[in-house]
Amino acid sequence: EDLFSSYQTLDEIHNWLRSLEAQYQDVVKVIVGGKSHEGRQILGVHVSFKPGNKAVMIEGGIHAREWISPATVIYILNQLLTSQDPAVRAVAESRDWYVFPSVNPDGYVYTHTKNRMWRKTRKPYGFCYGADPNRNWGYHWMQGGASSSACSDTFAGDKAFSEIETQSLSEFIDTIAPKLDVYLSFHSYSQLILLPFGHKGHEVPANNEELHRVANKARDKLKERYGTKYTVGNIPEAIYVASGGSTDWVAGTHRHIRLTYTFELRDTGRYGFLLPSNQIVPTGEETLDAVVSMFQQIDATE
Ligand code: 0X9
Ligand code: ZN
Repeated sequence: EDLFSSYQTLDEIHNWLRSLEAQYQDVVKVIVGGKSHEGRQILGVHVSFKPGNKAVMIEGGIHAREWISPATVIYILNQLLTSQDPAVRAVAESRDWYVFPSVNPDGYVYTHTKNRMWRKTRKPYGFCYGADPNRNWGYHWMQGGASSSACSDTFAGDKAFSEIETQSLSEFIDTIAPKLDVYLSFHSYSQLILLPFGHKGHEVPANNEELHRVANKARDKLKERYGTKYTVGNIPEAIYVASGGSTDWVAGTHRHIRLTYTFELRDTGRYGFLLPSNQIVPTGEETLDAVVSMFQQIDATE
């Protein structure tokens, strides 16, 4: 399918989201989850098949250069709307979905126009640009694995929520939080399913054991399709100490949310951020397998 034969620009993603609203009237609504420093919208959709469902939020593209993240989020969204697989349909219709493929739109545009390897936002800080939007959230901000120097790729910002992108998106999340039971954040690369928390001090969520169990089974499901191997773990053990991430703020401030995960998608470094576009569909397929498995598990054990 054309949507998945190459990586989409921000305009293409936004136009596609708007086209869904026309195509799936009464099911899909375009929503603005926030705004960017350069004045772009953080555009998403709210998918609702019936009233009264719990809700899921899916965040992609917080790091600009991780192009497989928006692509995979788009793949999942498209499957939620079009799949005829009964297992996918059951999961799709069991939730309200808030899906934001590209939550760092300035950075994403910059990777398409100026510097393919850009990671951060694009707000100027003296001679350097941008804060790492995954070090900028206000839960244990600057407590490990983040930099205070503006030129660093892991610059946390000059205070928590210094970036309009994280500030505005967090306010949006607050408004839907009472309905949320799952929050998923997509990055690349390394093939990991990461559990909160990332800051120093070894805090783990109250249901850490459940989070491991659900992710381990999802990892096994993911591997069944193409043999892709993922590792599961809390952030400091599986990758490194890193504070100010979106999932840490979500899990730390909205403690009723049952599952909060960060996916590090394909690959393990052969292509890294420059994952060839012929891997969009297989990455989407196997990731959807994992995501479906997560919902099946938690809905089987209320
Ligand atoms: O460092 C990050 O932000 C993520 N890895 S990446 O290579 N995509 O930059 C890991 C994020 C871990 N999650 C939190 N620290 N909450
Ligand atoms: Zn990332």
